[in-house]
Amino acid sequence: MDPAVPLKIGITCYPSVGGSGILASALGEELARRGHEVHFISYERPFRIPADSPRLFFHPVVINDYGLFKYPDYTLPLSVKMAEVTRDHGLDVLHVHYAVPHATAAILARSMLPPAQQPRVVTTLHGTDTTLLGRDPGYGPAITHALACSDAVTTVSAYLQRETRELLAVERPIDVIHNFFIPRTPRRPREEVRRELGLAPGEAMLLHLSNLRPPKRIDLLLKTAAAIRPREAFKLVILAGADFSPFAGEVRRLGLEDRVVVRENVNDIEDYLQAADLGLFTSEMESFCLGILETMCFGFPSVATAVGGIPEVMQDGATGLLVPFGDTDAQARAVETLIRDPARRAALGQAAQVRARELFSADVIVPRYEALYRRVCAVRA
Ligand code: GMT
Repeated sequence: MDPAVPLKIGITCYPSVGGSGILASALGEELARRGHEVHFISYERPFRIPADSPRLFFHPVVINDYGLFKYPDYTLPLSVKMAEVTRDHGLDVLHVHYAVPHATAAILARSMLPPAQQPRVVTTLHGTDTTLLGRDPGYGPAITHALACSDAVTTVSAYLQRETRELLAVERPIDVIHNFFIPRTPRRPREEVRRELGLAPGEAMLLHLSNLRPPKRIDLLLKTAAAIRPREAFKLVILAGADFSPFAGEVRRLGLEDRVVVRENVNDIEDYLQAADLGLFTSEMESFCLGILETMCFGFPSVATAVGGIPEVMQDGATGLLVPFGDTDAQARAVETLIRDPARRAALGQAAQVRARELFSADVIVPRYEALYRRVCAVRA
């Protein structure tokens, strides 16, 4: 296929807050900027895609709540919409992010169309679609089937590639294409944001950003914060992509009310990223951890648990500090050393920023997806 000819790409993802949706939205935006036509197909407009971008379209999936169904079904209306958009707009590729139920819906959509109109299906696995649902006997076989029927499968880390091979007994080739992040320009000055958060002069701003789902282990995040000495040396700012109230009792129990500041569903995360000094992540599992990459892009290091794909993203002692999962005392001590040593923090942060640019920038990653699309399209041609 002529690499100069723009492609028509359908993207399906979860539109709400979550790494896979953020990545898929950024990818769609970048592909459109590079001249491709991009059609998002989902139940809601992904929250980070701008309203008026050229070559970027959104097709909502409408779900009817039939009384006959005890559980509403999304997979079938999604697949019908995928087939409809592919037919009406001549899509070359359906790129689905997170296998369940998107990959199954794409395979079904493809089989609803006559051969000449069938799109290529690219499935990107993001994490729990393999590590959690892949183990579930009610989902595993359907995921394995959708992966076998996809024209290409990618994972966001080599760790997830290995897990997918093992857990889902997948033998087909799997491409590893790491995540990328494009920081937007902050809207407010650093000092203004720190004032809003109530940071006293000299206090270190620790930043945690996530959707608060169980693998993020917010209980351990708070336990780590409670073990940091001296208490007055820091504030922990949590950018919560979900309701934080279930954790409020734990904040009180640990006496952290004056140390923890929570902001829910923040859109302008860059305002907070540029104001922070140190990232803090206590996950028990991450296939990649987009939050860490976000901190790296803003030139400050993180202290994180060495689980899953995290060691592929940041290197212990070079671009941040890694600690064993669950050792909250070790994690608190690691945070203390970096609070005390701004020069080391700056050196790690600078190295992290270089690594983010060299390995996980849009300029490096997006052409890899473009090459993959052209590869699968060429097979048909
Ligand atoms: O798999 C999930 O739990 C959800 C998913 C998401 O939508 O946030 O998170 C995964 O995908 C992100 C983007 O690729 C990765 O940064 C996260 O590490 C990954 N989460 C897990 O593996 C637990």
